[in-house]
Amino acid sequence: MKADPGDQSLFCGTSNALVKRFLSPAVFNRLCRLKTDTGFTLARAIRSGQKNADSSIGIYAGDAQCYTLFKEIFEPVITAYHQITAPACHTRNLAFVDLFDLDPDRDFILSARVRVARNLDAMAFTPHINRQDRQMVEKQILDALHSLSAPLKGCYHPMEKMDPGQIRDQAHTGKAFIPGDRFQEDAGINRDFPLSRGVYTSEDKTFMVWINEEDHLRIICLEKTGDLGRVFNKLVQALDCLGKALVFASDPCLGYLNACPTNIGTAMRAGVHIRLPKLEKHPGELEKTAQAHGLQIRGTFGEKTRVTGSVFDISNRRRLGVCETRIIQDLYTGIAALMEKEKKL
Ligand code: CIR
Repeated sequence: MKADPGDQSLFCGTSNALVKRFLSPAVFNRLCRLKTDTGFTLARAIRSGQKNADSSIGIYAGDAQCYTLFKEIFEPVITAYHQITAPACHTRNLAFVDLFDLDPDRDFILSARVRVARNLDAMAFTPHINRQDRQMVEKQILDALHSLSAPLKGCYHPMEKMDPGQIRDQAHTGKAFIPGDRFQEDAGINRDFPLSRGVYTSEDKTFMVWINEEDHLRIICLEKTGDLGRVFNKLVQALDCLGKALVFASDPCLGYLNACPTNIGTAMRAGVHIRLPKLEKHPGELEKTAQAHGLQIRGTFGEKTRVTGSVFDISNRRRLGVCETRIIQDLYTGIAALMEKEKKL
C-alpha cells in the first residue's frame, strides 16, 4: 500500500508513529468531524500519538465502531503493523493442542504465558468508557467468572480500596496491576484508576483475568513450565466457558477488536521467559532464528525493557491473519530451535 505523506503539523516532527505516516491532511479533513455512536472522535483517537513523540503506533480505538467509521486511518495502520498484504481475513481456531513439554528439566524455560485481550460487545472501550459503564463491565465479567469451575475457579481482588502502595505490592503477587504507561494515560485509559479495576486469580494462580486494564479483559494463563500446550489448553478451556456468558467485540475480517490496533485478530500473545546466556552473545543469530519462526524478542520485563540475567521474553509477532493453534505451534518450533542453538554453542 502506498502511504500518503503524513500531516507534519498534527504530530511532533520527530515522531515516527504509523498514524503520522498515514494521516494525510485529506484523510484528516474527511474524518475529523465524524463521531461514533458513543461519541468518540478522531482527535481523541490520536491524542496519545500526538502527545508522545516516541509512539510507534499513536492511535487507539474508543469503541468497536472506530474500526469501521475511521477505517481510512485504522486500515493502513493495521496493514503496516501486522505486515499483511491483502485485506485482513481473520481465522479463529481455539482448539486443544497436543505438544510435548519442551524443557522438562527447566534448564532454559522459566515460564510460559498465553494471554488474549477481549472487550465486551456494545460497550465503549477503555479510552472512552464512563464510570457507570466501566462498573457494568466489571459486574458482567464477574458474573461470568463466578460460573467457572476447577481448575479455573478462583477469587476476585478488587482494586478500588487499595492505595497506590498496596497496588504496587499486590501487583508483585499477581493480584493487581499498576496504572498504564504515559501512552495509555494520554489515551484516557487510566481515568478513574483504580475504580472498577481488579484481578481474578484461580486457586493455583495459573489463570488470571485483569478487568478494565487496557481492555475490558486480559485473560492470562501463566505457569513455571516448558509445557506450552498445557498453558494454551487451559486458556482454550477458559475462553470456551467465558464465551458462553459474554459476547466479545469482533469483526469478521479483523477478528477480536481491542483498544490498541496492535492487539486485534487473535489478540493473543503466547510466549516464554527463557534463559539463553550463550545466544545472548550472538544477537544476530538469536534475532535471525526468532524471525525465521515469526517470533519477537523483548526485554526481560516486556516491551521497551532491558534483558536481565540473559532472560528473554520471546513471543509471537503475528496476531492477525493467523489462527491461535498456529501461533502456539510456531512458538513451539521456534523455541525448540532456539534451545538447540543454545545447546550447540
Ligand atoms: C505506541 O503507539 O507506541 C503506544 N500506543 C503503544 C503501542 C502498543 N504496542 C506495540 O507497539 N506493540
